[in-house]
Amino acid sequence: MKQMFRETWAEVDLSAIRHNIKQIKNKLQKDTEVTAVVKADGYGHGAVQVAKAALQAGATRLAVALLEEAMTLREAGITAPVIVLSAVSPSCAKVAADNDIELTFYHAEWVEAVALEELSSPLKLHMKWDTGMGRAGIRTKKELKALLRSLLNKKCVKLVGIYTHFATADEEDITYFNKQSERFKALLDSFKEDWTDQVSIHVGNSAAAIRHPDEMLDFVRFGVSTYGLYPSSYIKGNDFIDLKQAFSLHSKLIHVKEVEKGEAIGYGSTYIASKREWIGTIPLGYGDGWSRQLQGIDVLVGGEKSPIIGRICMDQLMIRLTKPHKIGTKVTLIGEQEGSFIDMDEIAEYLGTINYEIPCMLKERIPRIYLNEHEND
Ligand code: PMH
Repeated sequence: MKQMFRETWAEVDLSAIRHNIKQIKNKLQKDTEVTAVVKADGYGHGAVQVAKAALQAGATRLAVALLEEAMTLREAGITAPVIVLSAVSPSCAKVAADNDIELTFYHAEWVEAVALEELSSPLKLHMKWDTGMGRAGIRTKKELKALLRSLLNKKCVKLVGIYTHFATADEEDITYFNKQSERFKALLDSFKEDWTDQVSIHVGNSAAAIRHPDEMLDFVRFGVSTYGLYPSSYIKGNDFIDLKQAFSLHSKLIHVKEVEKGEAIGYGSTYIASKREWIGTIPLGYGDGWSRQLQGIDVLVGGEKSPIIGRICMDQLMIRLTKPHKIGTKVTLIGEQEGSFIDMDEIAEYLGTINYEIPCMLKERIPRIYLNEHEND
């Protein structure tokens, strides 16, 4: 780990990651495996550490978005199967094949271009079907036929998977989910080749895995809930699964002062003390990805809620304290402190976004500290 000097840090509790993987494994059928999705640096938690914890807890595969992200896992000595979910240029096929990294494809021309690369080992491929997400993948039987033709007699590629992705699995209304499932089954029915048995079929993200565990086929691609976050308020509110939030964010008071009524705080002098008030400063700001839009939200000091006041600066922000806390007192912005808790969902709601985005937006400038790295911790 890089040397840490600053007094702002995130903690990632790896025992929570293991707990979440075990929870979903208990729900799924015995022969449905778990792929931990660790793209975008493990949704901002740290891909390598999360991948190792997920594998300890019984996940058997990993998924990422970029070839670079897959290489990071390989360079860390992780040998589990890794699938890249987003498109990769055919010119990168050799790097993928040499490192036993599985790629996603949906164009016949892509396969033809890969065949021109000089691969020493076969490239493992997952075929992506767009059943209604409308992002990427084949949509018709005609395209399927063209893709299957492109694979024929090509020793340099090996079809190992077929998948689709749901757009609305987290919503209460399952009409569109069912429509996508039906489209997937229809394409699958028209795909009765001998080698079907050797091909894994995978459809489920966290929401689908949690809600429809018996329909999840060979494996699920378990993303946001690996981290203890619920894919939607509907899923959170319905007791489908017990998840533990792995990520917390902390800082320390670097300055404490009492100001008189009428004194201004921060850029633009937008906050004016309405009486004598205790004000604390902490070393975290929008330069760390802590958005200026979070002005006004509560943080925890001594287990009590204290609002962020005035404009958030690039590296510092000010809070109104309930009493004169000592310099060096811990401030918690996400997670638990002395029995109080700030949920990732509260931050997301305040910003008008989803919980997925919050750990992703907090930059590497905030060091991640890993707790409970070993299984028996
Ligand atoms: N599979 C694919 C193809 C995905 O794109 C994602 C998440 C997952 C599985 C995991 O989903 P989950 O985190 O809901 O479990 N992809 C994205 C995305 O592109 N934007 O937000 C989440």
